[in-house]
Amino acid sequence: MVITYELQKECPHTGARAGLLHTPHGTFKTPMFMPVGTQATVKTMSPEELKEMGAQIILSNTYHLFLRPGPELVEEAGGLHRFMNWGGGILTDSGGFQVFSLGDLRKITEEGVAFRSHIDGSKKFLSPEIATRVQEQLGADIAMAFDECIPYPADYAYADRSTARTTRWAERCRKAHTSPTQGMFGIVQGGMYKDLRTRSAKELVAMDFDGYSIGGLSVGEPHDIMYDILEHTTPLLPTNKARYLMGVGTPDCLVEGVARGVDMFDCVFPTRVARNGMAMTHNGRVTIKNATYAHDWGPIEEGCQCYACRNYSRAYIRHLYKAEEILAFRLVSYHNLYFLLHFMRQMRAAILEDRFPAFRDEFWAAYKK
Ligand code: PRF
Ligand code: ZN
Repeated sequence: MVITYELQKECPHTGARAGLLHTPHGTFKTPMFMPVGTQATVKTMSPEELKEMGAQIILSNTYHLFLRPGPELVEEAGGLHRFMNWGGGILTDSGGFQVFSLGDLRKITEEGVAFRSHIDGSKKFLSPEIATRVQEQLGADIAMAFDECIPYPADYAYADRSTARTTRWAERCRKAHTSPTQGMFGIVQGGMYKDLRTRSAKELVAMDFDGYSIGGLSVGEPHDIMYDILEHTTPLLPTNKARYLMGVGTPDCLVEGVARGVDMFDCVFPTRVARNGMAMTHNGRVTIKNATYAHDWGPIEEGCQCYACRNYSRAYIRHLYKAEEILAFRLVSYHNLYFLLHFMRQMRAAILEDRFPAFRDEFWAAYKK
């Protein structure tokens, strides 16, 4: 097995756990946040900067790289790590989620999904076998099974049929996956229905994946429903494998996810909102473009040790936004990613030192949504 999870410590009061994820590109500390590099780049950040801020594994997307530049080109470069000059871990999402967000441009059959490229409108096809092959060509440390992310809301009959198909697709991915240097995670679906989540988790666990993702959450449902489904699902997964909650990356959901036994998260949120002038802090969001900050000579967040906060004022960064300067995006992206990576390190320390419940309470006392 190329991907293994080592449990170091469990919180006695919640489901939170601290562990180590062993991969071909190093051993990484969990719980962890994975910055998103959709097109083989974390928008506006160099790999050197990612390393400096403490990123361990980054996520990239099969869908986007399949369409452009194509898996053959990445293979010619010697794989994704070499192509983008990133020596840390890489996880690729299977394309399932991205294809399903295309709406009218796609058609699902048992074989796979036919769709039109968002780049040039040409006809494309992804299936469990193709998504697996493409991910082997990209050469990430961890590949994802090809799934369907059920939209919210969805009726029971649809969720039932879709979940059963995702399970059959997972089986085909497992069979097609032969790389000795890459692990593969199965993705639990089931919509907001607990019995479907149970069935999905049990059937995937029987296939013995290297880790398990929880998909189909954070798709527009209220937070309490997401927490409830999560609380139902994580205990169904083996304790000796990593658990990954896909597409979740706001501080409140990270704390509550960790409290329910999740080890890994990813989200475009920190880099996407940075480009809209929004900074993340322990007290909630700061809209740095606001006139309130025109003469504010303090850092984005008092006490933050990131490169942006050590060197630049809110007033300067606000000016950069107003002038539409690229450095504004870079500085706030740096801060937001650092903030989340640091936040995960704080949670890990709290778990290891037996004070996670107090950390969670202090977080909620300071955080404004
Ligand atoms: N499936 C896959 N990728 C995902 C999701 C999913 O359900 C989600 C849902 N939040 C984000 N990314 N393959
Ligand atoms: Zn900062």
